[in-house]
Amino acid sequence: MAGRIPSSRVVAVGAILFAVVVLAVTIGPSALSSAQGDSSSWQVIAEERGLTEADLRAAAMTYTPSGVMDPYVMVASGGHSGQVFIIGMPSMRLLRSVAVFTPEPWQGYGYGAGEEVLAGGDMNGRQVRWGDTHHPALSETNGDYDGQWAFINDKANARVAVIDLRDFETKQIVNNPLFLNDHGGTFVTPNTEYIIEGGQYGQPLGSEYAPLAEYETAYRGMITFWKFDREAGRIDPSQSFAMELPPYWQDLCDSGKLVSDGWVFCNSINTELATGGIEKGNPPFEAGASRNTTDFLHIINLKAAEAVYKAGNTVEIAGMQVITLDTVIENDLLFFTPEPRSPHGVDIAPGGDYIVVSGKLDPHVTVYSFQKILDTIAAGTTETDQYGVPILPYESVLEAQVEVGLGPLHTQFGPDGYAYTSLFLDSAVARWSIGAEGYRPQDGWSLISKVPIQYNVGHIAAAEGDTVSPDGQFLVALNKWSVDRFLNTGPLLPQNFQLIDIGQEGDTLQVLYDMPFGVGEPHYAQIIKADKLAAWEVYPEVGWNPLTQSPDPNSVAQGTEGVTREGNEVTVRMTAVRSHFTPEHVEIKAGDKVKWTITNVERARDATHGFSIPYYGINLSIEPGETVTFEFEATEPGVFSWYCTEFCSALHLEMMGYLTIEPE
Ligand code: K7E
Ligand code: CUA
Repeated sequence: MAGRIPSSRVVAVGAILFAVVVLAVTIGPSALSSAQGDSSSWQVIAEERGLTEADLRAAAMTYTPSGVMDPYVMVASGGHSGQVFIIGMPSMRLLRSVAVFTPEPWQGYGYGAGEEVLAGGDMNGRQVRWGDTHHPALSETNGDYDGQWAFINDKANARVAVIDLRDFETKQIVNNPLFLNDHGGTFVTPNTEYIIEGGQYGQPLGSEYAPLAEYETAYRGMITFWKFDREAGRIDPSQSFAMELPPYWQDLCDSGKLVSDGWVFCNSINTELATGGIEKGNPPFEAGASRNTTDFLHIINLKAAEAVYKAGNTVEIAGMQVITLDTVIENDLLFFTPEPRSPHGVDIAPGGDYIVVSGKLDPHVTVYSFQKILDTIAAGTTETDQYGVPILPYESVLEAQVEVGLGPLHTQFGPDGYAYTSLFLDSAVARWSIGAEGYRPQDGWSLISKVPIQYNVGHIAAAEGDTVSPDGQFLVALNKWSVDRFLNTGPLLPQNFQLIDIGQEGDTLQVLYDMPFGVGEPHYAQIIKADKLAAWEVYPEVGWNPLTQSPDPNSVAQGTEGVTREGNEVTVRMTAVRSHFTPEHVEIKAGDKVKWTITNVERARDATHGFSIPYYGINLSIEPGETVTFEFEATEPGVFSWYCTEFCSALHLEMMGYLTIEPE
């Protein structure tokens, strides 16, 4: 769809592609061999390397010359690295990591700075310094990515983080006091009013103790709606609330949009309420939680839930306002409908009108109509689950089923009425058509084509694929296994991100590029048009505090540096500029308490300085304009040479100084 082409870069790539294909087609194989004499010609190189025409096409679509920017940016979860990764597309160049739940020295995160952010994720005062990031969510305005914020969940510890896309740094971590794990997050409502965090494995709310024998009565599920304050750029826990849910294992969620704005949809597994115990002769979880042929799609009326919360109809559990399950049922906030066994992904079509669910053990995608859901709710229902939640009859809300293949997981959307579903067991991505008005009625609800991937695909991400206006063009398969794709570097293998061309109609899907990803295990990613991002090149003013995103009153101007003492409290005020720190000597005594501020007074782009003190575990990254303050107790006397850890200039090695700590 020409109208969807996002920027001149794609046009440029398209032009190169066109040129290469035309060359390859018009010159043909005979011309390739006639060019043999010239070992520098691309035809000869291509022939010697055994590249096919499809390979050349893929190269032309992805090769990005030095200095040329990518038209798309992928924001990928980093799995149990606890981080987020930023990747340019279609070049598939890793642009940077964003430290989130795990300390990271290059960014100076958690080694003297960033501690306040990390401390937000402390759990009952306990430091938890890793996370398992699954689902990044870009902030949205009217259902479109707006390039301002990104959010991500920590499945392992039920935490949510806020990343500011002006500097791609983590600003906040909140810890969900109700639960110790999550998976249905993060997803945002169409104007980012709420960040959705659904739980996963049932447990007593508030992380209390109860024996597994009391699973049905004492264990619960939950979904939390974190209020996002755009002005402050922070989640406001005091305006956030949760809903108590039956102790099914709620899995992925998605937010309604357009016609379904104000609603939220979540899958669940283990409606069997299996509690495992293979060692006691019970069925293992994998069998016990898959006995039923269906589980429950959760249909949540968020708008009505917000009204119930605002009316004060909640109870406080561990500091969180919770709408109890009884109140949820009384106020018609939650409905169930059956969904095929062991569902995983739930994805809302661009119009908000269809809800696509994949059951891992069912070869179909199942599509529900939001209008039929509304009609069925209005008509009233009689059936409930064992907790009293109304169940909408499957047939009355079902729109279509499309047989796509084995192990369907996640679905993404294109601009042209196509949907794409990852097939874990098939190791493939299926393209199918949404056979409804506004999509592809001409094709009906049908499988169009499949492309094999290498291997075991989890999530897929399409350009702007979760918005009300997807871009198409490219899709990335985030594959769990790479097996034989890359040089062997030992038994721990990278994941494989495969870039797929979805820019043309019909049976034309082509894998363009393999990107080994040797960090954590990414799950989901979102892909935004690069021109929607407006990251700063340097901090707006010298003396900037990235935590407050404002000038720091403590920042140090050149000429005002120095070391001062009050009793045993020492204040160090320092500047950094190529290629020296001022001062270069800091002479203190054992037992001193030190507060040390450094301002990088550079205005040149990329003129970042590092700062490390051995033994004391200090390591900072001070970007142009940034001010950082850290504190430590000088418990150990000795001579500590600090230095700049970023190779900033020809005299970078000389950018050092001495901290001497005299014995008491
Ligand atoms: Cu399928 Cu956590 Cu979304 Cu992994 S999840 S793939
Ligand atoms: Cu500053 Cu190296």
